[in-house]
Amino acid sequence: VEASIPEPQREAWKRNQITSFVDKDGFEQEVVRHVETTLARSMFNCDEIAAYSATSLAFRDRLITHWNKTQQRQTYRDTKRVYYLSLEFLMGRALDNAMLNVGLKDIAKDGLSELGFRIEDVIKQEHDAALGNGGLGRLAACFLDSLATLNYPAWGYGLRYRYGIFKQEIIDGYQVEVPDYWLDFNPWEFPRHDVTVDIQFFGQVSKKTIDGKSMCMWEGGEIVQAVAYDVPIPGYDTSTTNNLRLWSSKASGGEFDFQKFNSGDYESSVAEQQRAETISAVLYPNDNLERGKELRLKQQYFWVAASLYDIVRRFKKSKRQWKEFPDQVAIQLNDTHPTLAIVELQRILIDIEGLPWDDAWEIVTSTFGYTNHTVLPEALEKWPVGLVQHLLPRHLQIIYDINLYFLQGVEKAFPDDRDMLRRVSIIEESQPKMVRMAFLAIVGSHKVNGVAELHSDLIKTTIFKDFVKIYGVDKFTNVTNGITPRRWLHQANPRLSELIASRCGGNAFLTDLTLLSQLERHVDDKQFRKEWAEIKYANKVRLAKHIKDTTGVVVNPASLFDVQVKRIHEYKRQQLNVFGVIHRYLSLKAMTPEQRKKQLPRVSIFGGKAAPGYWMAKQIIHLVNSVGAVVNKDEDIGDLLKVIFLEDYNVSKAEMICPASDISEHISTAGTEASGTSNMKFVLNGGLIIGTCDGANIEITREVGESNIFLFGNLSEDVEDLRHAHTYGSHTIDPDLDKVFNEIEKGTFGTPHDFSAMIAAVRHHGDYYLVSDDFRSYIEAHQLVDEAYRNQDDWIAKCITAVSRMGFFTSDRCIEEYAEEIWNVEPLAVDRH
Ligand code: GPU
Repeated sequence: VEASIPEPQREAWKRNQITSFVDKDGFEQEVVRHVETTLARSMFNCDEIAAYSATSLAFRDRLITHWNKTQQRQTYRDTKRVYYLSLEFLMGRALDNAMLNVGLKDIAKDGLSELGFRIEDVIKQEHDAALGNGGLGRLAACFLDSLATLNYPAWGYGLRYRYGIFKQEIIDGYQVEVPDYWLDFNPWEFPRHDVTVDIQFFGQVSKKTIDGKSMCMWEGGEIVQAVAYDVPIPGYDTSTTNNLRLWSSKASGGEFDFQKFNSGDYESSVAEQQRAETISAVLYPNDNLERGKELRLKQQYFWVAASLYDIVRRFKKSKRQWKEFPDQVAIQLNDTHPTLAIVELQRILIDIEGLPWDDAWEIVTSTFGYTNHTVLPEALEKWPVGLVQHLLPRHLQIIYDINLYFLQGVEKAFPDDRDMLRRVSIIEESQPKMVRMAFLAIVGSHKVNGVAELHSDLIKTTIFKDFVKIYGVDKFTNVTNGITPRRWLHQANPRLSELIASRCGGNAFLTDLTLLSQLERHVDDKQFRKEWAEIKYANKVRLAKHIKDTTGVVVNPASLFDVQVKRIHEYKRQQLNVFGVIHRYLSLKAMTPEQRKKQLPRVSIFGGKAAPGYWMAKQIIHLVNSVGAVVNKDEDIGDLLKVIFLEDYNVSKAEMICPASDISEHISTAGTEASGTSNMKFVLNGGLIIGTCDGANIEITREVGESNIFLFGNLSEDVEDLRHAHTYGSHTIDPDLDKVFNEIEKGTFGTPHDFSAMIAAVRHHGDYYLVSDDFRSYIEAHQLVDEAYRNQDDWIAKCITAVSRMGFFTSDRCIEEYAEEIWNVEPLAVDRH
């Protein structure tokens, strides 16, 4: 429907352009207006939540005018756009970020203060947007920030889950999950009830002859409606405001099935509606694990089909030829979750648009890029053929055809390798047969990338080795992950950001992070070091207060803060950390009071969620809490060791925790952590790290220098042999680790039986994650940490040096690499604010 205003009437629109506030008075007017009209309240009942809502609405109005202009400009210039498809966007809070990116935080601060509020308290009212599990979802959020900041025409597409990742409570030392219902009031989203797409499931395929051509028709089944919700994404120091479009599911054909309603079948018409809404109801809470649930596959197709319909609709407006599609559209697949987009685009082109298969396939493969985020076998997606057949019958046929043509090519190129076809087939010939989504993603994309150098090398030599032979090595590339310095330095650590700005020629480092190198000149500046140390201390005081408020445990901010916060997973080895903590405790207990006085006080801080069905991860949480319960009240120990488990780790907590760490732990078994991104956040905030030679730790070491990081443990190339030896040779446990186990088994930390599986995993079940092999080296690395920390002057110098060399790890650099090497898109030049 053409809804554009005719030319003669546009004059009136232009006369009445909305002007956004620019100063304190303008801001206050907007806040008061929103409190009194939008919220229908007044100065007599305006609490902090109302102040938060009104402030957000004031900034939202501003963003949306920028958003409109950005979209108009992008449409008018009609250049290539990027579409980032991700099942997770772990955005965190929006208000603080919007204020900083728009550059009016100081004005808001003064305005709110005049109206009777402290800006920090107002910011804290916001509920995190937690539509993700961990690193993969947060990476998507950092990428959106960089895309907008660098003025790329880019959209994110995701699902609008009614429930994000669950909230974690710790009750009696155990994790308890509480649903995260976050949509009660969300000022950052715009429902677009006019932007809907009907999504088909089930049904059957028939052949029809149309204009002499034989065409496949997918008919019948059921229809669910996708409704768009838009979230504006402001760039930093630019007027570019991009869009994140999240799809919500609802029953098609309005509120009820009226026929059923009228015939008295009220319940079943409501049930149908609820069934439709179930699709976007909840985020699957697994990290690095795929469990093959039917509803998850429904989510994937629902989201992918709605997004592609939207992208194709936008392309068609430009009335270009189909072969120009890849010049206008780049689609990036964030892991294999959106792989069905490849099949869906092929279906649209051949079944609906009537293109020949080969022409369509050329367009498809030129359009997509695929990012792999793991080599863990349990995380590689596979779907039973029968399930795909039932849910998406036409798509299964297309997958079989894609596979057929692919395998024909392989057979020609490798006539002597009979086993090759079995190994690379998109269909795994198992019982039941499975569709291998990663292989489909590779075959349907023009580029495949890993997320750190080691990881990108590993995928080429292990899980995707055959595909390197088939396509050549150039199809595979690396884009090392990064983080946005706007949120992870400027917003999380305003005082450090200000100190850095004072030595780096202002805030330019926030958009050119390599400018941090200027800090290195100031490493020996006494005054600078002193201010640096004061800021770290203040950040630790803030965290200590949070620890006191939430756990009741008093920690001394002068202690060394040792932090491991991330999803709980055996491969990330929180168990190694807690065994190390017990070892430290036993060593302290064995000392005389005199010896103890010479020890360095430490606080071991853990945080992170376990997937609700991941029993072993939950046992690890329980052990940390049990150790804390004993150690924290041991009078022999006092401040020398405290063990804290922080409840409900999320993005906004990370913003408080990262600036307060002295040392953080990134200690995955070598070869298992694809990249890691919190390692970057901690170093950027002036903390050092202890880590294995894994993921981005390796590149961080190369940048900051070996003397500014604490590395330990076996290398990735030795892991396979060690595992083999555990299983087939004699497996001896490190003697110090053995003592730790004996102490647990004595009942020192509660019922030993609770932890017997954790111990057995190391002692009797092959120690798959090499906890024992790395234990000695881990303990020694921590001794080096203690020694280094004693010399505070040197320690601060190390921290400053490390920060000055972190320029590489901005997500701006990643986005530029993707833009150049994978997407072939250019930024649109725009005026600043
Ligand atoms: N990652 Br697969 C997740 O957070 N969830 C997943 O399901 C998968 C990967 C992470 C990797 O574990 C982490 O190493 C990486 O830094 C991050 O993706 C972003 O690439």
